[in-house]
Amino acid sequence: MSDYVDHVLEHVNQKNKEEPEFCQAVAEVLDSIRPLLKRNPVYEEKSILEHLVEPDRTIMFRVSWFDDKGVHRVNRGYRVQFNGAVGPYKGGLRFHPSVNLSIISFLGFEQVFKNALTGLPMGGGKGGSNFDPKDKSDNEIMRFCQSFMLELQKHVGPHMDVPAGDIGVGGREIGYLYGMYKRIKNEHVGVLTGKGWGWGGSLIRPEATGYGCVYFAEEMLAVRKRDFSGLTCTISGSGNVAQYCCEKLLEKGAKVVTMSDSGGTIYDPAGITTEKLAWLMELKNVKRKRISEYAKKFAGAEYREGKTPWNIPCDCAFPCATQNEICGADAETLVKNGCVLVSEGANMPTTPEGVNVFLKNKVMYGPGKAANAGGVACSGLEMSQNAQMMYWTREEVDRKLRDIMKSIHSACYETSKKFDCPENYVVGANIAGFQRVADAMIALGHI
Ligand code: NDP
Ligand code: 2IT
Repeated sequence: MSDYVDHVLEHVNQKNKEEPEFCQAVAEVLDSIRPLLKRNPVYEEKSILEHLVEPDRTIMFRVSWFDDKGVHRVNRGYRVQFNGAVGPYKGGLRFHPSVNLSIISFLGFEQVFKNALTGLPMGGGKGGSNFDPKDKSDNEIMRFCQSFMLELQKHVGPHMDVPAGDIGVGGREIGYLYGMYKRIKNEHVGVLTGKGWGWGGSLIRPEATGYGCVYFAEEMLAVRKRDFSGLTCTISGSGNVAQYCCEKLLEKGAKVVTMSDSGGTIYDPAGITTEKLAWLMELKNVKRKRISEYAKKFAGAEYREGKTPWNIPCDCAFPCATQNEICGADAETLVKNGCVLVSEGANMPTTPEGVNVFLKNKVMYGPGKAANAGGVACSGLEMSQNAQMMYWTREEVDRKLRDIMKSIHSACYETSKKFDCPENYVVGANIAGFQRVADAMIALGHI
């Protein structure tokens, strides 16, 4: 049976030579579902893996826009509709200069299993552009978003494909994208999630990924009869996911000592307090400035230029920035310094070498597709509210989010036990997610 996985992986690597991140994500999933494939030969008999590694479709397009100097600029746009077996395609849009087909394909592939784990009827997709929103004026962002949607609207719809935010795409960008969609279609429908409160958005959606990542960590701790009080935590990133991860950790009684951006890390040994976090959120979300300012503002905090947080001692680490930000050596350092839990707010932030280090050392390790599923789960709740023409209260959405994260944890944990590797959440998440998608594909004739 392992021959089957090896054979498919060989083809994937051969066919997608230019897409290392995509090949990495596929290898991680396929490797860890070997025990299931052994028990259920039907997946090989029906060539499910070959179907699963090929996106339903990939759309690439030119995005043409004017900058403030009147210069006509061009970027490349993407939407990969990866797998629609369990529901309409669902997944974020990323605007970052590093975006290419490999990045969008790996994110789309991960999204398929993540969405399946939520238990909600959502297929997986991802999109974005190599557009760099940094240092662009508000008007430039608006013109770019409008041009992006001019093409994207042909391929999305509330029952077809429902994009949302990701790196570089937050409430402001979703507003401009949604405004353009509405103008073209003359329809006020749930075609995007992450919309603003008051024009179709859901309460708690901005918080959901960060909160969910902490809820998942809390469940992992509970298995070992522990909680957050008194634990020291490091967080990477200082964007949407990192901010609300920090907020929830503080609420749970943990001490957070780092946050970062692509320029470097701030280390605050006294701990980031609620007041300091509020200041940081204003700095990042309103003034759109760099995290280095934090160390100038708060005495005792230091800025480590060009450094990640992973050599700062902690009990728990929350990578919330980007893919492959924890390498094998970082993981070794974390373990050596006493880290016992890693909950991934970002998508695929740990390299395969790093993951092996965590698993070997029995670190409570929550892979992104399980630990950060709270964001897309809450997007699913936003779609439900839109379909009902209703708003739910903050408490109601948060309770549903909490329940979904609990049930994702329990699906992963129970599956890991069933396959004789208790607390291996990589095996648990990949097998539980795969089974739901693969069984739906079979029922639908693999489409
Ligand atoms: P934001 O754009 O709000 O924030 C991204 C943060 O990560 C910023 O601090 C950014 O720093 C940093 N970052 C981005 N790229 C790099 C890089 N190459 N190296 C170092 N730091 C980097 O994005 P989000 O918070 O929404 O997303 C963060 C992660 O969470 C991503 O992996 C995303 O895919 C994942 N995620 C997001 C969800 C959501 O609902 N938003 C849901 C599930 C997962 P800088 O400002 O310097 O670029
Ligand atoms: O990676 C992710 O799950 C997201 N960026 C959120 C996707 C969504 O549709 O809310």
